[in-house]
Amino acid sequence: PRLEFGEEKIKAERMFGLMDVFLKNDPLSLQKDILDHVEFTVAKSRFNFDDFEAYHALAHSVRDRLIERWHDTQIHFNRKGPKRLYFLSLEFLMGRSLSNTVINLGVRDQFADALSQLGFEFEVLAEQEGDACLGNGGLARLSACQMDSLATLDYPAIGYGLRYQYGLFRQVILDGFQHEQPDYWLNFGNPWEIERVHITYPVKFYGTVTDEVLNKEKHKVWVPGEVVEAVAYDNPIPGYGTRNTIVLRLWAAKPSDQHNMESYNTGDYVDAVVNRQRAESISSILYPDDRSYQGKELQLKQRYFFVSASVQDIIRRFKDTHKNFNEFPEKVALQLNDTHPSLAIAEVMRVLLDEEHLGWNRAWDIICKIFSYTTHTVSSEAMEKIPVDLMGSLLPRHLQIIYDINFNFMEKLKKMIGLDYDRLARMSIVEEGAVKNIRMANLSIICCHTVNGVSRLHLELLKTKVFRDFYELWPHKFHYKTNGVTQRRWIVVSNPSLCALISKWLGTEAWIRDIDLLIGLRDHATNAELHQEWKMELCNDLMLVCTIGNVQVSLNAMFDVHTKRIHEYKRQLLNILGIIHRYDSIKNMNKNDRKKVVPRVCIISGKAAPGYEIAKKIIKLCHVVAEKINNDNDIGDLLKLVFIPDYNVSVAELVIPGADLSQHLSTAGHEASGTSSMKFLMNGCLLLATEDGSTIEMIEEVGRENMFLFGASVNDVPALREKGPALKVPLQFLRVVRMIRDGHFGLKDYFKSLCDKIETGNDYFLVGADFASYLEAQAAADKAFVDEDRWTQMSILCAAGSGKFSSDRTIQEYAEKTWGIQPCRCPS
Ligand code: 4GP
Repeated sequence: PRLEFGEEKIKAERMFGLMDVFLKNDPLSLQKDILDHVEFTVAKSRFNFDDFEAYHALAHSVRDRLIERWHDTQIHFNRKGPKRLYFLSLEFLMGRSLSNTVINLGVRDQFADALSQLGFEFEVLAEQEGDACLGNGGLARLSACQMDSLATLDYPAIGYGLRYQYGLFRQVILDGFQHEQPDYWLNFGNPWEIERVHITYPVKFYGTVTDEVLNKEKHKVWVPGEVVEAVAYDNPIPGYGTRNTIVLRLWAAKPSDQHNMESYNTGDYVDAVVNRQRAESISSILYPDDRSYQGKELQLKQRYFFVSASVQDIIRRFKDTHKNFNEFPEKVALQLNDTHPSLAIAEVMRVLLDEEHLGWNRAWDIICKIFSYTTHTVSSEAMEKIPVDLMGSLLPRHLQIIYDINFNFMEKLKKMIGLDYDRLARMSIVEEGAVKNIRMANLSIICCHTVNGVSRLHLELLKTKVFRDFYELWPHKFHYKTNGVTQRRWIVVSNPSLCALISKWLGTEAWIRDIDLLIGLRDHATNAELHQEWKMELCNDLMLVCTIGNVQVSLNAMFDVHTKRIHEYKRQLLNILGIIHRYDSIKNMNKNDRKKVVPRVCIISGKAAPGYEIAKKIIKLCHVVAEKINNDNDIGDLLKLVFIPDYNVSVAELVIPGADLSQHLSTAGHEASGTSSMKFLMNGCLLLATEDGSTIEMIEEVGRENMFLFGASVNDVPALREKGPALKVPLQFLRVVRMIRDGHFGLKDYFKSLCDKIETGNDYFLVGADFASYLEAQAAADKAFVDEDRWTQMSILCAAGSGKFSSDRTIQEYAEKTWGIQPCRCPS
């Protein structure tokens, strides 16, 4: 039962009545707010401030409006008491906030007007903002898109994460080699967060577990060896077309006050304080590998720190309005974004057992009802494992609980499948071996009511390969929710001219909230007037891209973009080999044939994990090939290759709207979903892709004839691999690899190991096997590009068919089928 708020309720009602007299959005009020912030927040004279200071003042004025709505939303949620979703993710790639926020709040034009009267340009100030890169890649950007959709669709949700002081490393290219530089992104302040000094929780580590008798019952008591404080930093996330504003709460570590009474009279006072200060390092750095869990103590500490603070916050909020835990599963849904936060399972269990004294069966029953899990990988090897020794020393009580969960599970399993020891060993949470490990994926599957994949194909792979044993046991647990991206960021913010064009032809802006309306563009796909405008729109974007890099490019060229993390399975190497082949072919053409060549500007961008040698060699190869081609006067405008350093959300916002063609080359069966392809598709960019991940669903939405597909299908891959050295690869492939081996681009010794990796018999990712069909798809793209009408029509149809790939659809599916939450719309 909920507590009545009495006085508070009356106060809240009064507040709603007063709402419209709060912050106003007319030019004069906005100007006053901005100047107030210049004077009092930035502490510069209102008669003398530069663009950067103006950006900060602007951001604070926008933030005030966010806070107002967020408070109203919170009051509304508290009054209604709906079931809430708690989205736990160790990574959020938010990028910049300003433009997205003013668009979602519906005040962009008002702010732009107010600024221009003050002599500033909105776009120029927006460029002052740095990216918040608190994540590695796909998983992290997906979390950001999903927060936007949760707010827009009025769901009562809170995101939890870590406030890293160092975001993902900055990639600097020196002489063609990747170097990593720390991203100390908070150096210039972060106007989008609100520090909540009063929202703090102690987080415990190490120590011992003892037994204690309480009311004649035995209980476990964890006596920690170290306590650190978690402080909340709130980042409001506004919905579009709604007053609802939710929050992303990020935790930062601070030394704990709990030991304040300790006095350091040993003479090494300064050392003791410096030691305590180390607590802050727990949340200071984002681990830069997008998949490998390194089993480092600090990394595990970081994960538990985040989980413990979030769980305390969730339980505190629930207990504010509930006397017991009967209603907990009706009010709380916990989503694990991959296994990174899966310690939350053991933590909730620990709190319910040791602090709330619920007893095992009741606590277990609650666990099984509240957790759901989404996995983002297809590889069993990439599943997270934590060494038992490490867990035992850092989190002794959690290890006991995990052992107990496993014991119960194993007993049940034996009854169900008999003494099939191999299978029992595979399904156990504890992996035996030289080093004993806790398998976090097994823990998650056993304890969650739902396991989601991120595309239809991904679910198939989970069922038949990665989680086959579990699928056979509990088929009902396994589902998929195809990923999506938010059209607010990826069309409205990053491609305003396309946004205006779509609204004009659909006769409404409603598609910004209701993406299915995009399909209406199909009715105009052959309309000559739309073709004209669509082409103009594409040209505008190309101009933008041309400013990137110092390479002279032809405006008639096809802009061909390949941007994502550098990975062998994503096959940037296939692209580069294709470019070498194109170069080599042009060199061998006569004048007449050259006239028929479609000029290309190839753009590659992406970061390699710092310890991933092969990926780093791919980046260097890209640079030496670019150097050769771009300086070859004989080739001129016909082919250019540009590597854009430091790929991040802002770079993506620049290149995606400008691309004609984008490449998605993963070996079939390796990309769980892929989300950049969705952004390109929405922007009317054509895809050259393998039939992998969510691309398979794109084929259904936009039609095979509107894409350039190639390569082995997921069913062909095993047989091709089995052929080993007997696998046939085309002569062109052998030739381009030979060119690298022979030092045509220099550094032949350095690239030897890279070439060895794709040698027949060794070529796990099938670069050679797919080469011929890759070249065919490229040729088909060239052919389509010269037929402008056909290309434009394909482009329109891509955008028209992209509706399914909005994160609004994904979130709605999660809400209805996995989390069981309802929209809770704040009155406006
Ligand atoms: C990525 C997957 O590789 C990608 O296919 C998917 O689209 C994305 O997650 C979102 O689901 N995985 C990661 C990761 O980023 O860290 O495992």
